[in-house]
Amino acid sequence: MRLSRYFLPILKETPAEAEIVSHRLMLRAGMIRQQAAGIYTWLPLGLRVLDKIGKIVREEQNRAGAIEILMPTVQQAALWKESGRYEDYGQEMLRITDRLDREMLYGPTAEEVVTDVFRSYVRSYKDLPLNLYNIQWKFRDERRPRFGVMRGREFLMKDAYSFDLDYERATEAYRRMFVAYLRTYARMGLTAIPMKADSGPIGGDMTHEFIVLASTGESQVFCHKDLLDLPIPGADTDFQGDLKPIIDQWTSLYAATEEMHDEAAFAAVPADKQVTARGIEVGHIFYFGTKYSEPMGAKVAGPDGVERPVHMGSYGVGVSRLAAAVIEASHDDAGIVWPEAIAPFQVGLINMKPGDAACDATCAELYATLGKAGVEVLYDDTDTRAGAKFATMDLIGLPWQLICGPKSLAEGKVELKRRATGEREVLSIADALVRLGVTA
Ligand code: P5A
Repeated sequence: MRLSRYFLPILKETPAEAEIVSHRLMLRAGMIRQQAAGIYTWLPLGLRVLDKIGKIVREEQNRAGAIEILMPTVQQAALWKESGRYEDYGQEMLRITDRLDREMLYGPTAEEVVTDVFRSYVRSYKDLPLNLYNIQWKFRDERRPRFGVMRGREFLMKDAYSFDLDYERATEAYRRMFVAYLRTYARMGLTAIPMKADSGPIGGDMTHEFIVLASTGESQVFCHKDLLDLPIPGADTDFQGDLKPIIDQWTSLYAATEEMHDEAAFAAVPADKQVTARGIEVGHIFYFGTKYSEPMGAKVAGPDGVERPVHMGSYGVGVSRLAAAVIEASHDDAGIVWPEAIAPFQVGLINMKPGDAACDATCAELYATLGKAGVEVLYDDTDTRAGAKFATMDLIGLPWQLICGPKSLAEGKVELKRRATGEREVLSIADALVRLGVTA
């Protein structure tokens, strides 16, 4: 992408309303624009990040055996009356009436809708296990939307729903999601710790929140320090196999949110291993059994022919919140430092002197070569002063900056800067390409 033809509305001023660093940086880097309290437009750079997060989430859900669908944002109140949650949900629910005066709502979650889909088609245990997920916008009329997309009113969530014949099998489904979550966050460069949590309005008694430690986090959490260094299950994890040993490893060490905190149990953790910190909830998984299937009549016949309500769990990832969480975890004074996996582009190519024949030709060639090799490049071909170009590249945080100026080009060299470390190397064009993973 040529910057001269892109839409990257960088802000020079630090927006006064933004209280935390990720919100400031997302506004300044032209990733998002607030349209109303807690409601945002995702600008091109932000959308690229959102899509990359979604892609990782999708890959890991698919790997764990979940199947993607797409449910509507607007739901019928009638379904929520069946489950008994319509009144309970209170002011957080955005209630809408259509032209025929039917009660509708903008979905804050989709347990009811997915249960309705399930009961329409599935009758037998032979069709289980089943896990259906979607990545869809949700609306919660939060009392205090704040911190940008971290706590929005409209936000993007991955929500998966598992269906099983009994508690045992539902536990296995829960474990598959648990492991998929560990992998999902690790791929984004995050350490997200599964913590004992409160199930809130979703309900159920087996539930974990996945929490990224950050001083600006909204949750108070307590955990064992060793959880920060546990190995993440590999890509070769057998999701059909026994995942209990992995789960046990994670759940045998103390980790709890404030609501579930147990002072006495925490005191048993060696003092030098006790971590008391703030955290960002980037995911939340629940097993709630027959809470929805029973009132909504979602039943399956077992091998004995007897029908029973299906056992369910639901599994949420805060997709839009993750964009902010990654920035909280990875930035410096100059701006964002994207991990490779979710960077909007891999390389920022900087032409130091547009109009200079050698600079233009070399940049055009690098841009084409990298593009052909599948490396995503943002090419700054604009006629801006060098200082501003560097500042913009640092602000938007692409992993690599490839700098072409007349001086080094006279010697056939370009400069390559690693954003994360600030390390700079003067290299031949061929070597620079190799460093970026492109071989001739
Ligand atoms: C699980 C999937 C649920 O809604 N039902 C379907 C269950 N869980 S949850 O914990 O309430 O939400 C899941 C994740 O969504 C993110 N999230 C938010 N992100 C941005 N702004 C918000 N206002 C917001 N509310 C929830 C969190 O990451 C949460 O873990």
